[in-house]
This record gives sequence, C-alpha cells and structure tokens, in this order.
Amino acid sequence: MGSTGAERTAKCVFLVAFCSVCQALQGGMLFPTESPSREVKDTGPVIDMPVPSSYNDITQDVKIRDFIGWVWYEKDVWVPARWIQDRGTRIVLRVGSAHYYSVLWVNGVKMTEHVGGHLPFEADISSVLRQSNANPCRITIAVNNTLTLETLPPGTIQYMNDRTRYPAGYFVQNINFDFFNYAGIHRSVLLYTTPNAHIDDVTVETTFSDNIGLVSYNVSVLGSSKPAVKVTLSAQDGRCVASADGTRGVLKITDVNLWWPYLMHENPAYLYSMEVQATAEDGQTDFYTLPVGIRTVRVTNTQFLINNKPFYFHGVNKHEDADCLSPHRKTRFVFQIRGKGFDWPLLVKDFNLMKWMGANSFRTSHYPYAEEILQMADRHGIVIIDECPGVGIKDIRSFGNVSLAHHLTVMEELVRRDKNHPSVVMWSVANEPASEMQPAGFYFKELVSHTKSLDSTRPVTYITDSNYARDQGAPYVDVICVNSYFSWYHDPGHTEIISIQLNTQFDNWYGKYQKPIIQSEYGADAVPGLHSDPPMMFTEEYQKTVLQNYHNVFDQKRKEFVIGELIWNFADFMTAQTITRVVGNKKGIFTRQRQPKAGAFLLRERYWRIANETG
Ligand code: BDP
Repeated sequence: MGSTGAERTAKCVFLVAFCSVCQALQGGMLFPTESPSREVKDTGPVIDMPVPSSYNDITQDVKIRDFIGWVWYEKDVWVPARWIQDRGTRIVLRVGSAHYYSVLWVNGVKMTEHVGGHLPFEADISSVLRQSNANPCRITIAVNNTLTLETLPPGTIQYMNDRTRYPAGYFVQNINFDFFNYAGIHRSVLLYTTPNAHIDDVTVETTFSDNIGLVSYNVSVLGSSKPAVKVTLSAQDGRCVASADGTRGVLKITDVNLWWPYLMHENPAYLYSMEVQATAEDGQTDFYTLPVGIRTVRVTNTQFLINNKPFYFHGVNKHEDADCLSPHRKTRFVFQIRGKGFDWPLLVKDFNLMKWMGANSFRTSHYPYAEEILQMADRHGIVIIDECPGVGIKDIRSFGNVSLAHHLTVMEELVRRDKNHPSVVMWSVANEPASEMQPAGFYFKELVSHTKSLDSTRPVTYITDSNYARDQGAPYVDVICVNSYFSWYHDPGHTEIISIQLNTQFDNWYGKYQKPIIQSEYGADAVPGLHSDPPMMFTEEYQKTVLQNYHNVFDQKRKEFVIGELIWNFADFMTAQTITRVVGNKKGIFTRQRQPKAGAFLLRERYWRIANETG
C-alpha cells in the first residue's frame, strides 16, 4: 500500500472466525481444547501479501487458496509531514476494490466499512492522523469474502457437519456463477490529498449538433458554501476551446472532434481535457482535470447508434483473471499469480490482443473492472458494456427487498464511478438472473428505472438466458442481450442444429419485443492443443465449428435487428472445482496465458472483415 500506487506488500493474517470470550479472573481458564461441545479458533499465520492481488494463488497452501472468512491486511506507511502539518490539507485513503466486505482502520481508529467487492471506497483520514502520532501510520483493512443470499453476487454457506460422512466437518461457499471467487485487495490502495474545500464530483453529459459539440457539466464542491468555479475545455493541442463559470453550465465547442470507436473513424477516441478550478472563500483553489469524449448513444428498434451512426458490437466478454509474467521493480521478471489483482502488463497485452483481432467492444462480465481499464478504453476507442456484479441471482430469496436495495446502491456506486467514460455506452444490471421467476418483473422494473434515473444518457440492459416467453424483465430494457450455448450445453456434439435454433431464438425475441438484440455470449470449451477431425467437443476444431455456425446466422440477422456478437470468452479463466471444469473454463479463444487457439484466428478474420464492410 502506498501513496504512489506502486505495488507493495502488506502483512496479511487469516482468521477463520472471531472468538472473543472475556473470562473474569475468578474463572478456571482451562487450556482451550476441542471437544464435541467446544470449538477452538486460532489466528492464522502472518504472511507477506502483495497489494494489489488476490491472496488465493500466492502461497502453496490449499487452505489459503480456498479460504472463506476474514483476512487482515496491515501496513505501516510514512505520511509526508507537510500533509499533516498543513491544516488546509485533506488526506484521503482510497481502496480501489477489496472483495467482498471490508472494514478500514487507521492507527487503530475505525474509518469506514464497505459492502461489495468491485467498487472503490475511501475515507478522510486527516483528523485521525493529526490526533494520533501519525508516523508511521498504520493502515489495517479486514476483508471478508463470504457471500450470502443478499450479497452481489449472491452465495450460500453450506455446512458439511454430518460426522458420519465428514469426520472433520467442513463448510463450502456455494455460488451460482462460473468464475473463481478470488478475494483480497484487488486494486491499488492510495493515499492522496486535496485542499479542505475540494471538488467532490464532476458530471458531464455530451451531445452535438452539426459541428457544434455541447458539454453540460455539473460540479459539486464540499467544504465551501460559495465556491467560485471555473471550467476550461482544451483540445489535444492544448488550445482552450471553451470555458464557463459556475457549478453548472454548458460548454460549446465549434468544429468539434467527436469521440468515435476505433475502426469507425480515422481520428477515433478524441479526448478533450476539462480543467475544473474551485476557489473557496479563503482563496484556496482545488484543480481537477477530467478527460472528456464528446459523443452520443441512442437505440432504435433495430440499431445501436453512436454519433447517429449504426454501431455493430463485434467483441469479447472478459474476466479480470490471468496467470502471467509481469515485470517487477527489482527482479527482472517474476511469475505472478494475481488472480483478479490489477496488472498493468496484462491490461496492455489484452488491449493489444483485442486490437489484433479487430474487436471493437467488450462487456465487463460479470462485475465492474478497474478504472484504469476504462480509462484505457476511452483512450483507445474501445466500447464497453459496463456490468454490475449482479451475477448468479438464481434463488428466489435473492429477489427480496434487502437484495434489491443493495443492488440499487451498487448501481449508484457504479454510475457514480463510471458515468464520465465515453467508452461506456450501456449499463448491464445483471447476468443470467432467474428472470422467469415471478418477482423478477418488479425487481428489474425497479432496477432499470433507478439506473435510468441516475443516468438518462445511456441505455440499460441485463443479460438473459431465459426463455423469451417467460422472461419477466425484458419489457424494461433497451436492448435484449441473449446468451445461448447451442450444441454445447444443449444437443452436445450437434453443431448442425445451431442454425435453426439460433434463428428461432432471434425471431422469437424480436417478434415479442421489437428491440435490437446482442448475442451477449456463445462459445464452446477448447482445451488448447487438443485436436480432432471430424471435430469433437473440447477440441480446437469443435470450438471453431461452433463459432462458424453461429457466424452464419449472425451474418443474416445483422442485416435486420442483431446489433452485436460477443464471444464467450476472450481468454480461459479460473473457476471453482467442478466436474465440468478442467482447471477452469476453457471457452477462451486465447489461453489463460494469452496465446491464441484456432478460434482466435477465425474471429480475427471475421472481425476485420466486418470492420471493413461497416467502415
Ligand atoms: C454462461 C455464464 C458464464 C459462464 C458460461 C459457461 O454467463 O459466466 O462462464 O455460461 O458456462 O451461462 O461457460
């Protein structure tokens, strides 16, 4: 943990559970021992733990890999003395994400807690640093990865305590999603400063008319009742192209350069730079600079329009997951096993691969990704469907009021974090919920309308694998996103059925809703290097044949109302251990180490062909 965001190591303690029993002096204080009526819980070992990283794959200890419960991270850091001495300085500690439930202390004082594993949280730690003897400052973060029916994603704990079958007894975290429940502090922990009177938030909404771009902005300032706010927009060559005073306003840009997805324009991903200055009564000024891409998004009943031009999603679904080589400051290269931990080399490699294959878009399946990934997509003109962690909502109890309230809060946190990214063109509120269940109608109506009230500029969807006739949530979404695995989970081995089943799928959904459709998942597992001709399941040839059969149908339907295709998955990824997964899910067109399988070459040819056709 540190102020620079550079990788650091914290100390990490694993605790199976808390046991805080106070004994009065008159008690016998027998040595704690286990018996049929007694349990003893011990603290785990203190070990070095890198941040950011999942803790699961760092050691050789299976108990740590599969650990469920509290872990404690602790790190002493030196805070610059001038931060503490200058009472006009506000000192903030920000955690990019920690999975799932976190409690944060500084110098032993509880600062905040946060529910949810994929979005940032922060605390103003100025006063505690000024009160305590600040240096070194001790940061403690307790993180618990237990999932319940009311978390997102949901899960349940099952106790295997029938002593006739499980002599030792154990418990499992049951989940209804298909990726490893990696845990720990997954993104950077930063210390940063602002003036006391500071810019708390900035929201931009953009549009254009002919060659005039319009940026509506809204600035909120805390710590000053009458701040003087000045906003300046600069072009890429540094020229100031518009400015305004006041906390709200509209900037007009003549001869605007629009933000375009790459492949759609010769000058894509154009970003202006918006500098906000807020000066408080005492003369202190806070500056914040935000990259701004000017573009519009609109959905008709057959098209997805970016800047009023039809956009066809030919892209991928991803995961934050890899085992890969990363450069390290001291050693030249280390083999790093980060799970879901943020990794710059991986991010750049993945963008290079997406561009190599001509992918113009990805979905953040099945949770919000690190902000650095969205910033990179803004700069490269790659379009994002931004998904919240609403994956695996299969149990009717997860449609209750407590779950819904939490889901609405998560959407608020997600929109607050990602609203200003031009690359984000649509919100996905869930993946494959049991949307045919009766309470799903009300649940999705509320969820979608709440999301629209937070952001009226982007369409909202969720990803369904329900039957079109029984799905309860589809009336509320703007785009129908459908997952299907014909010739894999259904009719395994029979790729000849894909054409009829997929055509029927599209016609049924469109016939009922007259909304544009994205094939949001399709694919087949391929163990790299496994071959068979004629193709058999799990070979690279079979994966290719499945994709080809899907593509034939996409090519007919994209002339009508199909507006996109996202392969499942960009790369192989780790899952829980089950009899259907051979060390993880192998539906990647790249291996987990980012080497192409045969399917990657097929998609590359296809995506570039589509890009050339659609311009
Ligand atoms: C879909 C899920 C995805 C899975 C995929 C699969 O949305 O998370 O990984 O199936 O089974 O239903 O490979």
